[in-house]
Amino acid sequence: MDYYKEVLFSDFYDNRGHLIAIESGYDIPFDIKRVYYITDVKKGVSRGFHAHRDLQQIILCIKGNVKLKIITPVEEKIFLLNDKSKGLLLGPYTWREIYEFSEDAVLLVLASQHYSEDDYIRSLEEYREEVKYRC
Ligand code: T46
Repeated sequence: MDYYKEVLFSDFYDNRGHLIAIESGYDIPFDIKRVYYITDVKKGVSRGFHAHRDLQQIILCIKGNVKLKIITPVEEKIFLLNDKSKGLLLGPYTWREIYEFSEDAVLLVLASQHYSEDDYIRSLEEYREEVKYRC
């Protein structure tokens, strides 16, 4: 499975505005079990700093912009999320750090599993150890 992948969704734009559709199975490779969104992040605040063992997620900045850094066993990369029709699919064992939220940023997340704290690796040191034998 990919550690990450950019995914473009259909944007039905007309004189009434944007309508962006996302369908499980067609646009994203998993059934959506959970949806959450992050808003009103104060200036200078960062979030994330963890990886998941099984979870797949699509992360979309549907308003404003934010930076997202990933670390995988093979590379490190920084994305600027600022396009409401472009999502970032993050697979298992992808470390993420989310920062530089614009004041108006709204981050929408579609997840393949229900919330489980056991699925989180919240220490980078532990992540680097675990990927040695898992990936
Ligand atoms: C991720 C980034 C983008 C729940 O109870 N249910 C949930 O579905 C989630 C996501 C969180 N929580 C609780 C757990 C914590 O007590 O909400 C609190 C804040 O969660 P966390 O510190 O993990 O938030 P972020 O913004 O650092 O990370 C979240 C997701 O956890 C993570 O999977 O990829 O957003």
